[in-house]
Amino acid sequence: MKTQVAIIGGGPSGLLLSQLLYKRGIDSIVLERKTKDYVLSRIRAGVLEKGLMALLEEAGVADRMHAEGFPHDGTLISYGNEMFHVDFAKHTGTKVMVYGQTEITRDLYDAREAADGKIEFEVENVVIHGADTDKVHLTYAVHGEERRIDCDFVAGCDGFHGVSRQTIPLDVRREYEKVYPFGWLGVLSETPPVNDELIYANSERGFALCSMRNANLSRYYIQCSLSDSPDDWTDEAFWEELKRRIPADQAEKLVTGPTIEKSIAPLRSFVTEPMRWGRLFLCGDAAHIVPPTGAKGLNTAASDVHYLYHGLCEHYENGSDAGLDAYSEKALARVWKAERFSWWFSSLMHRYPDQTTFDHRMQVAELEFLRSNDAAQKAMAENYVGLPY
Ligand code: FAS
Ligand code: PHB
Repeated sequence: MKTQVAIIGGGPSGLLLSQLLYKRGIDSIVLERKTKDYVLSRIRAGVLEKGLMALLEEAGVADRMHAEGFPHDGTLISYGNEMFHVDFAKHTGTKVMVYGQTEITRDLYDAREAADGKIEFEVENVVIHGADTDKVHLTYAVHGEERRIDCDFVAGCDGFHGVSRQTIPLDVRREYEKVYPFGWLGVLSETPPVNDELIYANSERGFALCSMRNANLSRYYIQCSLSDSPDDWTDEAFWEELKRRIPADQAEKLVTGPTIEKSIAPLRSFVTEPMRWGRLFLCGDAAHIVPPTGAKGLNTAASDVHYLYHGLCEHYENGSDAGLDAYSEKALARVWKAERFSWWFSSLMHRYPDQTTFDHRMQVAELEFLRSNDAAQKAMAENYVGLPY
């Protein structure tokens, strides 16, 4: 089989890139390890930056987001029983959109299938051959049948545990990592959200986040021990703990109910450099991971897709490789700013096992400065709504 761009990974990065390329007449094939249902069963990101919204519009898959998503002007931040609002619209003139990553992925699958896009599921043993030559190709198997794709470029959109990053030789790769000493226990419940806006909570018992997917589907998280498993937490225990971590007036109005999903995500900051090796380009979680505190994971995957998409269009439409040659440096410049914001917000909002009383007072002082200072709020707002591409 031949294609122009072989895309490894059928998550949001791979699907968005494939759909954008299709709109410009550039051929691609997406190889996905899991089934479509499995991919759509994952519950992940919930907040979209303006840049991602614009890409979804350009890809022709933004109608449901605009119809069912929730534009948010700002967010609430609480510490103990104190709570304040950071107004993104006031400080930046921009909002964010609350619309689940699962729905984005569904919209992208629908669009690719409507366009007869080539997607292969349940692929195994994907191997990238000759990425650092002019003759790159992939081999893989589907239900035991060996296959080959000859292509011009490979987009490694296969997430943190994929094969693409590992294809870049260790003496070429530089990796940077910080593993956090806690995880996030997340639940979905068919209950009305406790508040119209998200609540990021710093409490003496640990971090909590109140989010949502729609008027009757709420998403909640509490910081938990890395030794916890979802089965350690009954629904009742989760709700009681969440109530103890958010301000009393919010806890009083929290509507609880059976959880329909419960999972624990470990938190890490990770970047691999470079994001390109010959004809292989890494995109999204294949190249970088952030703690979800700043809602940057999916949104930084989007800016990678933006840079790679434009680089590929320049190559095929103008015969110029300037965009592709600049890809890694350009993407990493924005990745590191997202890493910093995610690390900063995680450091501000979580309880660390080795935290001293002085460390906690530093958190309270920074929260009170953020509460009272417009410049501090503007800086936070600009990072949260998304720095320019
Ligand atoms: P993804 O990991 O989504 O997709 C990669 C795809 O490649 C997967 O479908 C995988 O099956 C496939 N794949 C892997 N190896 C392969 C191989 N060898 N061959 C073929 N296919 C292969 N971000 C937020 O902003 N907010 C959140 O709350 C949030 N929560 C998260 C919770 C968890 C548990 C995780 C893991 C991530 C979370 N993220 C969150 C980050 C998440 O949203 C990612 O940033 C986003 O999924 C990135 O999309 P992709 O780069 O497409 O990677
Ligand atoms: C979510 O709704 O899943 C969500 C929102 C904001 C975050 C992380 C997760 O920072």
